[in-house]
Amino acid sequence: MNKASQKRKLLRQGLTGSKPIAAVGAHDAMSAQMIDSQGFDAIWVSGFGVSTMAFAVPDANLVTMSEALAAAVRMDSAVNIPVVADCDNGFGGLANVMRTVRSYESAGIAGICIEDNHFPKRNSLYLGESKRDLIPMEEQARRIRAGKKAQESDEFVFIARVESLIAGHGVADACRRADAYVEAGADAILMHSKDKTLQEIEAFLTEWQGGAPLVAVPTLFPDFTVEQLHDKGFQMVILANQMMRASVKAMEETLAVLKRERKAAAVDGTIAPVNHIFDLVKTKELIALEDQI
Ligand code: SPV
Ligand code: MG
Repeated sequence: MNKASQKRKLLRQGLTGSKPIAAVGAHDAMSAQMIDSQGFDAIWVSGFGVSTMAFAVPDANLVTMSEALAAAVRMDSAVNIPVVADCDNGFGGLANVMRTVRSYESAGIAGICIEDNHFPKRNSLYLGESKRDLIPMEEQARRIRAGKKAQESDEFVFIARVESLIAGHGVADACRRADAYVEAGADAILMHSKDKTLQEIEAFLTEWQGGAPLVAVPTLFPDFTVEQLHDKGFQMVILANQMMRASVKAMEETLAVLKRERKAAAVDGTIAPVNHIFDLVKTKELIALEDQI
C-alpha cells in the first residue's frame, strides 16, 4: 500500500473508531511535522493559517487553489499522519470543487473539507455581520455530489462543512444541510459554531439524526477537551489555529526585545537553540547519508 493509501485508511478508521481523532492546525511544513511528532492523529491544513503565515493576507479566498494545494503537499510530505486540507468553498463553483477534489486526491492528500460559504468567503471567527447568506443548500449538495463523483478512489475523504450556526441560520437549517450533504455523499460533517455556551451545538446534537461522523472546531468553545467533545458526539476535533497564534506571539515578543536591546544575546535564552533547528530537519542524518554514498 502506498503512503497516500495508508494515510487515507488511517483517517477513515479514525472517523469510525472508538477513539476521537485529535487534529491540530498547521500553517507550514515545520508546524505540521511538530504536530506529528507530538503524537496527534491528523494535520488540519488551516486556510486561515496558510493565508496568514505564508501569504500575510486575510482568510478571504485570496489564496488560490494551486497555492493552497502546494502548501498542503509540503505539509503532507513532512508527516506520517493523515492530512485534511481546508479547501474553503472549493475555490469557486461546482467545476472548481471537482477540480479541487481531483487535484488534492492525485497529490496524495488524505482528505479535504469544503464549506458552504459564498466566494469570496470570510473567516468564520471574524466578528462582522450577525447573519449572512450561504450557498443555497441544494446547490451546495450538487457541488458535493459532483466532488464525490470526481474522486478516483473510494479512500479519499470529503468532509462537508456546515456554516448555518456561524451564519445565524439556526439549528433546523444546520440539521437540514447536514442531511443534504450526507445524502450527497459527504464522508463526514464539520458543524462549525461560535457559540461559547455550546447551546446551539447541543441542540444540533440532540436534533440531528446522524448519518456521518461529526467534526468540531472548538476555537470559541475552548474549555472542552477532545474527549469531552467526543463524549458529546464529535468523532474528530480540530484545534485549528493555536500553532499560528503561538508562533505570532513568540515572534512579536522576540522582535520587541531585539528592537529594544539591539543585540542577539538579548533573546538567546528564550528562543530555540540553532542546534535544535538542525535536529528538527535531521541535518546530521543528511550529512551522514551524503558521506555514505
Ligand atoms: C481554518 O483554520 O482555516 C478554519 C477554521 O477554517 S476557522 O478559522 O475557525 O474557520
Ligand atoms: Mg478555513
